[in-house]
Amino acid sequence: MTPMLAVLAVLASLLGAVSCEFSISIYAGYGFPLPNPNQPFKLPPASPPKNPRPDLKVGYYAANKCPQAEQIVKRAVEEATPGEKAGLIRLFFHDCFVQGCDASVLLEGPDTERTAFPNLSLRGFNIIEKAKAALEVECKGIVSCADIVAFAGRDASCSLSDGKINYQVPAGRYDGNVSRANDTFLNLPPPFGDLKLITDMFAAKGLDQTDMLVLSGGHSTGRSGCGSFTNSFSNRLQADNSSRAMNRTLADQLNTTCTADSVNVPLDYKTPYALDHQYYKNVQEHNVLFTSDAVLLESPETKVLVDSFARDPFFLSDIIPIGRNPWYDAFAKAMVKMGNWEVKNSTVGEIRQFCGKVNDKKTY
Ligand code: HEM
Ligand SMILES: *[C@@H]1O[C@H](CO)[C@@H](O)[C@H](O)[C@H]1NC(C)=O
Ligand SMILES: *[C@@H]1O[C@H](CO)[C@@H](O)[C@H](O)[C@H]1NC(C)=O
Ligand SMILES: *[C@@H]1O[C@H](CO)[C@@H](O)[C@H](O)[C@H]1NC(C)=O
Ligand SMILES: *[C@@H]1O[C@H](CO)[C@@H](O)[C@H](O)[C@H]1NC(C)=O
Ligand SMILES: *[C@@H]1O[C@H](CO)[C@@H](O)[C@H](O)[C@H]1NC(C)=O
Ligand SMILES: *[C@@H]1O[C@H](CO)[C@@H](O)[C@H](O)[C@H]1NC(C)=O
Ligand SMILES: CC(=O)N[C@H]1CO[C@H](CO)[C@@H](O)[C@@H]1O
Repeated sequence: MTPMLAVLAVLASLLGAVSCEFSISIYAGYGFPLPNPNQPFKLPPASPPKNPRPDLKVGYYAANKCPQAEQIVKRAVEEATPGEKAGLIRLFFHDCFVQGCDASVLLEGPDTERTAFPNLSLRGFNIIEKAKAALEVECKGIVSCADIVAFAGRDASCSLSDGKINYQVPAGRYDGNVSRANDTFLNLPPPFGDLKLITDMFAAKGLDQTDMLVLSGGHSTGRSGCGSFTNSFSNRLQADNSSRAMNRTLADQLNTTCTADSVNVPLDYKTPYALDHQYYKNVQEHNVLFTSDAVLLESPETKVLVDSFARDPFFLSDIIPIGRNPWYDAFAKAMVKMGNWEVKNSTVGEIRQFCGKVNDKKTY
């Protein structure tokens, strides 16, 4: 283990114990109306994972009647646009944080997660459907939508990072049949969240502060609607003397670009398509869109991590890098960890026929 990794490992263990029971009064979901706007509410206390050691296995489908499963998903992801690939990484996060990693995010219908405000910009659904259709032809009824989302998140990460992020995905998840719009705003951290709020909301999913910071690096690719950082909870473009203020140069640019909430801008102004460690340099320079990104500088523990992930590898010559920024492997590990959250087995889940609908019990 290199000294830097050793420091990270120690930090990670120190950060492991986070108190999880908390209540907040300001959070109304970003744009999603609170059922009772004037009433503070308690978030559910962090539940221990319902299935703390989920029975997921690397190579699950190779051993279970569909050896070509991961290859089929990979092919579908290869055909996606860079933007859809970013969408697939986010889809996995939104799936796991609401009802566990059970493809609940894919269910269509009134008042499902997809209809909630945070869905408005989710993308990549078509890629999942395409993979599912191909899988149903080749191995009917075998591969869960939850596993497709997990594989696709990996494949998209691999592709956007030029192969730097690649990992094996333990599989064997079953699909859930519950999807409620109002679950999203209780479970998904809002972009105006401060360090305590986002740390607590990740802790409620079995992820520690280091995991949170590592996964936030997903914001090195993809886009955001202007409305996500210029709203009544926080307008990041306004003059702001605080240390979490957006870099004035970027804020002035966005002030010109953001003519409507629906205008999309890149999350990473420097390398918008690459999934890379540029995000941490952006955090250092205050060139990040959300409060939840900016606050990563606000504690000594998180700042040390930001600084180490921001560092470029040492170059032997202009083209030969020595070593590797630790973020890439940390991201892979954290994605696997996030993918364990409240996974369902055959007792409490099913293998959906179409990813957008729960099975009709009579015909399937
Ligand atoms: C720390 C808590 C987080 C907050 C508050 C947050 C918030 C957001 C918001 C507001 C957007 C833009 C939505 C829009 O307006 O279109 C976004 C986009 C995105 N987020 Fe996060 N996010 C968080 C964590 C994560 C994690 C854990 C991942 C995955 C590892 C992730 C991956 C992405 C990606 C890839 C996009 C771009 C999606 C696209 O281009 O379609 N985020 N996030
Ligand atoms: C959430 O939505 C479900 C149905 O969509 C409803 O039964 C439940 O009462 C709602 N919960 C809250 C707290 O509004
Ligand atoms: C920011 O700082 C400037 C100059 O120090 C001061 O005039 C201004 O009132 C401050 N604004 C806020 C919102 O604190
Ligand atoms: C841009 O700046 C002007 C002047 O400060 C302000 O009135 C306007 O609301 C800003 N636009 C956005 C999108 O923040
Ligand atoms: C603002 O961003 C530029 C790079 O675009 C950087 O050089 C500068 O240090 C940043 N300013 C602050 C206050 O972080
Ligand atoms: C599924 O998980 C539940 C809860 O952990 C457990 O009671 C049940 O026996 C498991 N079923 C199978 C088929 O493993
Ligand atoms: C959802 O799944 C559970 C467990 O398999 C089952 O008891 C329940 O009836 C299902 N609900 C719907 C609406 O299909
Ligand atoms: C991607 C997606 O499913 N978007 C949906 C989000 O919710 C709105 C409002 O219900 C739908 O119109 C969108 O299709």
